Amino acid sequence: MTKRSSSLLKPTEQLLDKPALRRGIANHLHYTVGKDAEQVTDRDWFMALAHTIRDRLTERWMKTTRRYQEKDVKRVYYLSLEFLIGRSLNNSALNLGIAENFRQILTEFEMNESRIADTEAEAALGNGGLGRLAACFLDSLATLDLPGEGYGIRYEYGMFHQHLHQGWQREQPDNWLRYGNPWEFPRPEILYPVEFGGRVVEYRHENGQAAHQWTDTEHVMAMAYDMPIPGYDTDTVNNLRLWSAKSSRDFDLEFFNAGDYIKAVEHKNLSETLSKVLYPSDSTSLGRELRLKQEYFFISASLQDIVHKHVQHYHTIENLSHKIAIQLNDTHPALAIPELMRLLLDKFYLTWDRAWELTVNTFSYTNHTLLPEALETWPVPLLERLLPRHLQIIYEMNHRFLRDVAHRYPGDGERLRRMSLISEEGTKQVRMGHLAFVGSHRVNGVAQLHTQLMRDTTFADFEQFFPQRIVNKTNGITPRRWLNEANPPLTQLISDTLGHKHWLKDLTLLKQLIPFADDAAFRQQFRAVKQHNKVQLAHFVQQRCGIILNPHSLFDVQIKRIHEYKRQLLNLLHVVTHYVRLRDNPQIDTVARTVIFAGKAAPGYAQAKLIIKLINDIADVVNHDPRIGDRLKVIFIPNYDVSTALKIIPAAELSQQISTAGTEASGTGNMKLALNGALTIGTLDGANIEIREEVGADNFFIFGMNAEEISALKRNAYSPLFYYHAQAELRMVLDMIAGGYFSPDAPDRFQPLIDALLSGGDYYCLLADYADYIRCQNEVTQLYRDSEEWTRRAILNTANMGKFSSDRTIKEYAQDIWKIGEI
Ligand code: 26W
Repeated sequence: MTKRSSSLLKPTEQLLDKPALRRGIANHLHYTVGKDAEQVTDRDWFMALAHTIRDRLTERWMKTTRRYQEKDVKRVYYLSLEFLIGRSLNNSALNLGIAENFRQILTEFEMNESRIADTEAEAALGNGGLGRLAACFLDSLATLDLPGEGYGIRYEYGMFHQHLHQGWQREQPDNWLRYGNPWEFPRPEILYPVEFGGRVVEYRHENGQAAHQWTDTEHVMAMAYDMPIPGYDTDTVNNLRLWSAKSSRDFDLEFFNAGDYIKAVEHKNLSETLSKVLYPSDSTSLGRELRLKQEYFFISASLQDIVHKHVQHYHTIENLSHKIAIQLNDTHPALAIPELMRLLLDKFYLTWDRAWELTVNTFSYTNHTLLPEALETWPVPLLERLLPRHLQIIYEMNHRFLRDVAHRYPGDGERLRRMSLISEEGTKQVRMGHLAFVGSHRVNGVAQLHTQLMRDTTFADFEQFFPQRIVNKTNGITPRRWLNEANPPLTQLISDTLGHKHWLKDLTLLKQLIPFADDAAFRQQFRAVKQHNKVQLAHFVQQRCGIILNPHSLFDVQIKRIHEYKRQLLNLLHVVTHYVRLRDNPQIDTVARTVIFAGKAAPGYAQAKLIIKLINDIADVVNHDPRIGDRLKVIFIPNYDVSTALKIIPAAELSQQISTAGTEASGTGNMKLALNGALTIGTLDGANIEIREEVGADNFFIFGMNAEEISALKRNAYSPLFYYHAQAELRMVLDMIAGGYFSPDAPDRFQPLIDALLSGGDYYCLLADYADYIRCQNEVTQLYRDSEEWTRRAILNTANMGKFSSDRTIKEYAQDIWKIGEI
């Protein structure tokens, strides 16, 4: 376009004052939604508000892109199969600083703000911790003005919706795009072919060297959708690019001409399944073909895009690792390593050594779990069929790597077997963790203990061979989402008390609250905020579940995916213990408790689904026992998602973080709850250890064995039956569950859970930790009676959580791993 015509195309400036916003909303109701003022619904209002924000984001987004280009900055690309963004309306309005103006405008029109906000479908493109971490990181990158872009998949169906049917989990598809997604910009012109299958031909390149061509492949097209990611209190707006699968041929002409219309569209349907649905499992790698195709589809499109943009700008590939860094969010995108090698070898004709140097210097890999069943492996025959050239490259990587290992440790065949990228037991499998490790210059864990366990266990051989490669980057959460948006009254109280709002950008400033813990008037205000939030949650629970909560009871919360290692069942053992004590001693002097659970189970995870049923069966008995009254209530809030978390977390007083020591890599819910003034009852696991260090041991309820004690216990033939026989109360509780006390309609229902504990070896050591957990819960009860002391400790939690801002985490990645700087 000529200079003259492009200046003619200058858009109107999109201002943030009330008249401009009002005009924006009116125009969008009219021209975007296409409705008369009389007909507009809450959803129409949502659409108009979203588009009004989007206009403002677009301008800043383009400026940000231009700024990065002019300054020729090094960029980071965050590759993740999951981005658990949640809703965007409120968050974007807050980050842009127009939330208050919106509120006033909606009041003028007598519109109900929260009803409008509730019409927005969540972008639930993730399972849990790993996906939400990616979303927090995007917020921090933009807020810190760092040139970081996310790449992911635009799943047509996100995380399933959870319903309860007689206490059992039922899954329903999440058709989140049904009413359109106002935040996305489809980019039909940004389209890349992704190849599968075929065969590899060796030939001699004109430079005289042997070269490889992957041919006779099937194609699927990847089309880009962009989503603007606004920083808080800055004009920076970064990009999240999500890929959608499109058929490469709308109609297969051959079939079409032969008159088979259905066959002709079949290929279209098949190829478009690749971005159809998020795999709803966050703990087991199933080794499914469709999942492998999804992973390759995603990284192939992302790398083509990254390399294309790079070469277009620099006209060379030689400076790739100086200008870009790529972070792999777990091994799910780890095929990017052989894929970049393939591009450098087969398209740019670099030598192996040069290609390898560029690749390793570009990539870094984050490990999020050490649970063996969650570590990805792919069968060699599957790779051979779908990605034959990649398999060749992986074999060559392995050959060279093992040659180096053998050189360093001559004669140590056992070590070679352990370190190989290929496991040889049964069907050969590619070990994606080993692949990601060898192909990255930095590998990180997500909390200190987790990183140490990586060094000592899963990656011990690798730590020896590549010292310094493993580093720690303790997770964080964004205070914009998890305080500013989640908890407006606490945000207000903090800002009023400190006299500024800088703390939302430098969370360590919360330490200025420490002296106020000893100020009775402040404690009173802090308690009033918590009380207000508890009442709000009680309203919500009454609406969603029809159950009335006592807002003066202790709100005891465990919200996270349902998994045996997270030990929701241990929580239940305490609930039943407490129930029996109350039942049998009506005059016992105790504090009222409401035990709140929420979380989804992977659809194929039978034990986890049974735990949900047990929670609900116990709730049924306890909540209807007249001898208990409202001294104890148990509640399972269905369909836990980001929006539900925003409602529960500000109201929580006790945060349960009770995984078996050594199993929870970090946890991030633990951070959200403590930041909002909940006291933690927790094991020495994941980031709990660092939270306790920061908030002070006196302000944290710790119990149970530490990771070393657990591993010693297992080494020494742990016997759960010993604990069962030694502890009468424990025995009674387990017998009640096993004997059908909570399931008179099906007395054997929970036998599989009991078997896992008593005859299955109690892998997660619930019985070993039971007694200390009960002791610790009694301490909680005692302290809750002293509401001044409880509040003092709650304030000290909030005040000392500054370390856990994802801004700190991202700064560490930027400095130590990506080598990118502020601009
Ligand atoms: C291939 C199946 C699969 C899918 C996802 C296996 C494993 C995963 C994730 C690694 C599970 C996950 O979300 N891990 C969590 O990551 C959080 C962010 O680092 C941590 O805080 C949690 O402790 C960890 O469980």
